[in-house]
Amino acid sequence: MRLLRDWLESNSRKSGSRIILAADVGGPFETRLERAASLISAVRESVVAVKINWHLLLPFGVLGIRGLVEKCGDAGLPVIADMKLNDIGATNVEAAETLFSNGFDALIANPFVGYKEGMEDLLAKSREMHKGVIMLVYMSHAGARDGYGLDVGGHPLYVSFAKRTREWGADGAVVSSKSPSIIREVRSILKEEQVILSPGVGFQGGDARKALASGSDYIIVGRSIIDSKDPERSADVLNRKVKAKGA
Ligand code: NUP
Repeated sequence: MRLLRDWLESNSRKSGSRIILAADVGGPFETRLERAASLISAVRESVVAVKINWHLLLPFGVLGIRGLVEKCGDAGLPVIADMKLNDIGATNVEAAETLFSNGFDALIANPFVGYKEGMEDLLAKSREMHKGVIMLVYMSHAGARDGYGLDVGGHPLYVSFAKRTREWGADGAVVSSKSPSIIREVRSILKEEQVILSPGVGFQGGDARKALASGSDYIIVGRSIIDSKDPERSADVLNRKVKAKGA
């Protein structure tokens, strides 16, 4: 099994893209899966991975979206579950096993939960199954500072989260595209091989170029692509603004 980092990089070299599609398809439930499948068909050569959130996971469940996840796999795209896992180890492991045995390649978890009997078990299970774990280090919404920016003994909480990501050997971190200085700070803490994925581009006001120039490896984009008239074109316009990984 490939490491998530290598998989993303190889896709980026092929497609010239740095986009992880947030397949957040909303609207009528009856047509949601069909619309998600069309979206993935349209952008499959313009993105490096697909991230799946509650929009699909909640109404359909892991078994209900198996076909969609397989479609991504057939297109060579890793699939990331954006559950922001945040529970005791045993429950985290249950969620991870369910996701990973049904085609998911990585998941996003919250380092807030701590290591012993929390993230330790999840990280061990993910390694055993050769799957990826990405830590939520700094979020993109306006109130992120109220939580991730809390002062914990002279430094903000996200610095502790970045250090945990490093020490725990996770595959990478989620850091808002809207905070280039925080991306730089987190980049300086993480190991070189740990990737930074940055949401918040476009619709939430983040700038893809600035995020990537500050040390992000990939941008996570949902509505700016999904809600556009021509998702493939929107993805390609964004791709032309940035350079492929390693280019
Ligand atoms: O900090 C975060 N911000 C964020 O937007 C962490 C996330 N996981 N996300 C997710 O990224 C969000 O839930 C959505 O799935 C996607 C961004 O979508 P959009 O704002 O590009 O539509």
